[in-house]
Amino acid sequence: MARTLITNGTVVSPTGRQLIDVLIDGETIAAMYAPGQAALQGVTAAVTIDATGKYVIPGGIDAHTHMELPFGGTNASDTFETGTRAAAWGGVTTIIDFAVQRNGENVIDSLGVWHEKAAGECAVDYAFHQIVGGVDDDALKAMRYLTENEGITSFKLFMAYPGVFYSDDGQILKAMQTASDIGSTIMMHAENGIAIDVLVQQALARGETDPKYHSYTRPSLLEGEATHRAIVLAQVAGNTPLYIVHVSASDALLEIAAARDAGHNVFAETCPQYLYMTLEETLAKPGFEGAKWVCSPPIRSAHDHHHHQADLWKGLRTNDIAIVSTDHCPFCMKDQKELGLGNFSAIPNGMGGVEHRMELLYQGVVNKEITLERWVETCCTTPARMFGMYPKKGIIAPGADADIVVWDPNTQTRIGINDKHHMNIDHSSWEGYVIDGAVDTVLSRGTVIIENNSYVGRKGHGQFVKRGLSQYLV
Ligand code: DUC
Ligand code: ZN
Ligand code: ZN
Repeated sequence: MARTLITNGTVVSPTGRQLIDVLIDGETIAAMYAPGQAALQGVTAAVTIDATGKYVIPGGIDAHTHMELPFGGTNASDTFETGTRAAAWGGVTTIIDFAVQRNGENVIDSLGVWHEKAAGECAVDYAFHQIVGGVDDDALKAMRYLTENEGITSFKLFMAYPGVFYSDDGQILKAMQTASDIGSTIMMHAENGIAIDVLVQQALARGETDPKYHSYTRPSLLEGEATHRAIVLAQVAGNTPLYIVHVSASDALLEIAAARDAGHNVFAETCPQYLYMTLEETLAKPGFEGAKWVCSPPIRSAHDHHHHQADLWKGLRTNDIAIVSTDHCPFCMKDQKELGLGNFSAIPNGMGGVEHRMELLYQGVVNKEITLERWVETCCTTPARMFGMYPKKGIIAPGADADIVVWDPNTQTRIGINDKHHMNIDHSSWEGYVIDGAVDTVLSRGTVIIENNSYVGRKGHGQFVKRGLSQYLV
């Protein structure tokens, strides 16, 4: 493969920014040169990308997606093909999707199903976490096997969704003990699903069926309670690495911050919808429109007992929130969200966002919520380190995969169904958002896949990435 030189750009890493030229040879970064040095040293390249006035950043890593997830009586509407193409449009060069084992299924077989879904389909690289929806002796053995042999080193458990993915405290403790033993990470969906189901039945009995009741029946207190319980169980199991997924509420963040202050192996992510959206502007829209934003945990009210959004941005600055992922789990309104017409609890849970995370978080830089370096850290570098892919992924450095985004800060991105929208969904949850800055050029392992506002990649280019253990543990 030919050599590519990216010139005159500002390379951004978690620790700073610098004018520097990047030489790519084949699939990896070969060298980096101070301005003018590449020419002085007679470096030649078949392709030169001029990044004058632009940022050159590591490809984004979305550590939480659900392509083709069978859920809520239907399947998430992005396939690995359409979803990873949309990821490319969004400056994301690696996704970590969730293989799914349900109660009664074999974990290793379920991973095989996920490999079959993804193989030969992806535009960008992909890795897997494993959902364990039925913790039993076989599943515990499989956790060890997957960690030691298959590059699957993180396991998602659910304290929500009784009868679907739910684990009780005993099952959680056993899985955590196993994870503690092998060094793998437990990812937790922390909402008290047993209590939520009671509130849902009571609301429906009162005739409260609109989408907004999805949020009212999942109060933030029950996210805080479950987060606390998960942290305690992880301590009892032996300081198990615990990663709380999709934190939506201050109640949960307070528990995470306290655990981190106590020195425990507790980490957290949030998602753009919790950083930007409120119940009032989304789920509470008249009629059924609010269904577009039904996801779990729910989008929180602006008038709650906490200022969730401000607290989440603060948590992102203080590193109590380490990562922003999307929980990309899209469903169309037609035939999918519509399953819940007249009954909010039957609306498939999830929204699409894999294409917009880098954009939305860059707006956080412009809005002075986070620094440019923190943007790169939280969207690119930390996901690689948290999930055992660094320094192959997540950094611009010699030897790393040439996953690179050239970012143009001097333009804007209009998100919407008739503007920028490449996910396989019949609406955009981010309709009308106008972002400062835009994805300009995207390279995946040295191959340009987005340029001049066109997708020039191909399905099957993306490869499976075997991961190691979290790199945040001593
Ligand atoms: N939450 C969602 O909104 N969708 C998929 C699964 C989840 O936990
Ligand atoms: Zn979840
Ligand atoms: Zn999820």
